[in-house]
Amino acid sequence: MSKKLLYTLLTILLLTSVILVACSSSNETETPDQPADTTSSTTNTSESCAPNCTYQDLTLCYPQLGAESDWRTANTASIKETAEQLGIKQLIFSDAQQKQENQISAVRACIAQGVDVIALPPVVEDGWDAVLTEAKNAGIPVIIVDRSVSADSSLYASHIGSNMVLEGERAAEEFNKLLADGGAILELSGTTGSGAAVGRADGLRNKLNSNITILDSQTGNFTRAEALPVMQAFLQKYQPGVDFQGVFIHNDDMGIGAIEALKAAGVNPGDLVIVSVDGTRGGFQAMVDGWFQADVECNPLLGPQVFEMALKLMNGETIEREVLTNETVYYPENAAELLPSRQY
Ligand code: GYE
Repeated sequence: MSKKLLYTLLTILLLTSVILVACSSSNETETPDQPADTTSSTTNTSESCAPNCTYQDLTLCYPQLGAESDWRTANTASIKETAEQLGIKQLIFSDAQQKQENQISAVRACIAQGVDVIALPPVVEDGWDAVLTEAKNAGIPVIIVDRSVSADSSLYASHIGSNMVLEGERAAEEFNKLLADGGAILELSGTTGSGAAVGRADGLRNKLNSNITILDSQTGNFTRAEALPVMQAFLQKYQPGVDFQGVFIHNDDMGIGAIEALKAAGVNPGDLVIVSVDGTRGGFQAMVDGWFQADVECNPLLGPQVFEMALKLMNGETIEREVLTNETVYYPENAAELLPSRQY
């Protein structure tokens, strides 16, 4: 054997052993409670177990948008409980307090940590292109959960959530029935620029009969506390029963805030046509009490679908680009009967 050949063989042997050591040590470092600075082991996780990854291999990032409503609380609980039940490797959960910049920072931290999948409920529709591109470049699939984004669909894997336009259309149909002779309504809308508020507002306008006008529309940011002064301000400007006959409210929490304002002003909410969205226990109670005439369902219990899809993505399986929740409308007639079995 020539010296040159021997030298080449030795070099190959040395390189192979270096690679083997590197691979085995990266697997060993994938412990359940890894700190946020482990960039290298990241994409290895899915690559090493795919296509046979299990929930025990999955690290999922859920940068929750806030805790503004009972719907949101139920959504958070669904994600946390499902993670627990399935025994996933790690759930990285954060609360952005309804601030997009906080959500973007949380997504960036998850990218740096090298999670397997990011499931993002975006507070507003616009402004996600840059961070979604960063996730894509890092090879981390993103599932948009709940509200939609305006970014190009090539930047995320799928959207799981409700059809917000349909919810607005369903509300319009209730007003068309209950204000058959026409009238005027007020709109208390959700967070400005959010997929939920934009969709519900569009849906309402799509289907509202031409003899019903929208007198005014203001945001209450999906919270009870912010809806109350908005309703008070409406009452300073418009006379209930004279200037307006109904109120469309984008979620139950704001509906409850609005009812407080109406009652405090000596107005019986039951004399108006109030239609809300979500179908929370609070909304059901408002129907039992005679304040809401209808409550359009929006289901927050998305945990099982989110994790199932995340695992499929990790294993490189094909997934549906859009998964819409099947929903209905609830009425006062059977609200008392259904209330005890409501899960949120
Ligand atoms: O209707 C509201 C929450 O995005 C569907 O956000 C969700 C909405 C829900 O604050 O209660």
